Amino acid sequence: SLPVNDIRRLSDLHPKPQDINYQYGTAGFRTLGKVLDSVLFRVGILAALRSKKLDGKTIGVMVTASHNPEPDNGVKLVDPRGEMLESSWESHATVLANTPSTDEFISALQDFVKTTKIDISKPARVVYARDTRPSGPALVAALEDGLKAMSAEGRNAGVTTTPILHYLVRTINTKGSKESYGTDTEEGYYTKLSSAFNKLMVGRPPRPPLVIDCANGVGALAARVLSRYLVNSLPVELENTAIDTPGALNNSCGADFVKVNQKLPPSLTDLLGPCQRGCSLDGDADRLIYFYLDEHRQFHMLDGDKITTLVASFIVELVKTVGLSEKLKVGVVQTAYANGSSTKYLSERLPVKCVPTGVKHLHHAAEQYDIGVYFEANGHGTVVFSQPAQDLIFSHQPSTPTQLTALTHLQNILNVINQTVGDALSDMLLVEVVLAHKSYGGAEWDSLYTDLPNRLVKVVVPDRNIFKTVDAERRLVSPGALQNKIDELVTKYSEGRSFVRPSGTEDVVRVYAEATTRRQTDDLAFRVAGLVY
Ligand code: 16G
Ligand code: ZN
Repeated sequence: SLPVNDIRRLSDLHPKPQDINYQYGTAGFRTLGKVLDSVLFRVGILAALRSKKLDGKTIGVMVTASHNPEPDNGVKLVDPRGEMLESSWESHATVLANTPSTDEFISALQDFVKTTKIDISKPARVVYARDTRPSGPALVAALEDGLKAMSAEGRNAGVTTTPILHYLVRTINTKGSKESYGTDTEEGYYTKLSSAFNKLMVGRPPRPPLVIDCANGVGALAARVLSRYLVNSLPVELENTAIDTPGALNNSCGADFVKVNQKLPPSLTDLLGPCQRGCSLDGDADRLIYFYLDEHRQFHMLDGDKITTLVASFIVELVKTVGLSEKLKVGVVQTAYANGSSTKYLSERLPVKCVPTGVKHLHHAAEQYDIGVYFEANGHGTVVFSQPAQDLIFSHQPSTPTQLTALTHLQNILNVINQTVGDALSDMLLVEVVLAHKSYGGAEWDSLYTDLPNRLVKVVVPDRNIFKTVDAERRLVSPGALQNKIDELVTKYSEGRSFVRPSGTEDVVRVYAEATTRRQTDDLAFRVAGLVY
């Protein structure tokens, strides 16, 4: 049975604040770092229970608030294959985080163990990490108390990126099996990605240096280490690496800043030359946005949709050259936020599916293809290969030298990609491979299709929970007549499209609009926001 005495003693050190209601949302628990102590303690216990439930498989815990401001923090659990926590456990997490007292917490745990049929005698293993936020160390200590209360075996992966933590979970759990995913260390991660990348770059002409905006976060540490493995293949310039400067994290820099403001971080204005390309990571290095300046020093953004297009087209080409088009179907997954032009371009070439916002939805849908490419417009995404697809790629016998070359490329691409979750550094290497192989600069890449102007606005409403969507969040069914009014407005704009959805991470409603001109787009967004308000 549960070690009730240990739990009680340690739980009393991490009391739940009375007035706060926590929610395990799209990105785990996320709020101000200073109110998360009890949550981390309880997540430690929950992670141990999840591990026991899965027969001692290692569970991951990541302490981060990604692109959010520095005072925020958060925590999410990672399941054994490196994917997001199974959704049925999200609500258990919410219930356990909100029980008011230690006694109530313990009885909720006892209920949970019983109804979920968890065998407490099984081992529990948890690997955990945090980003660079100042609130991180204390939160990790609270998590460790939770693990201690359950006598779980903990492995501290230190300060690292979210995708590296996902990689570690997957490699630990597949160690020595035929599904082995690499060596279960950070060095194993860097070696796996970079050696595949370096092979793909052999014989390619030298590239102009890539400027990497590290958002003053943990990506700076990882990018620095990675760059040492790339000395002969990819010159990089690391910017916004001030991880110890208070207030600097994600402040006027990083992938979210660039995507939302559609402009260069001010800190890069004097650094980026004409026709030079750069990219921005977010605060935990799982999102990536590219950009370049044209010859007139005009800024152009290359977001998740542009990455999807570039990567999916390249993989399709390789598969075709190898002669496996019939056996390896490549498909794309997007959300409603994908630019209409990207959806049009892709749909003319590939199967494209639209799903609700949130990585788990995209990831799951992508797994339905042999090779699934998914990116959110905000730059989070990756490529997933089904097990049969991987087996085929590594066992297929090509019949011509051209096929052999393409197959080897495909094999190396598989190893550059972090299939567990969106990974800014892995995605960056992937983009660089395609650019090098196609001899593309930013402009050539950008020219595949032209983005429709788009606008995202937040509306603060008394109760966002009355907003209910269907059709992958593209249509509202509540409140009442709102969707009809939106539909009516949209018809007045050439190529107009607009939708409204409640945020899963903030207490606001988001309005998205696109149309053929900037002015029309802003007008549409403004008028739809007016309807919502
Ligand atoms: C979270 C999601 C991200 C999504 C965003 C939308 C994960 C790991 N992250 O950050 O994919 O784009 O939420 O936020 O799923 P919103 O619901 O506030 O618009
Ligand atoms: Zn992130």
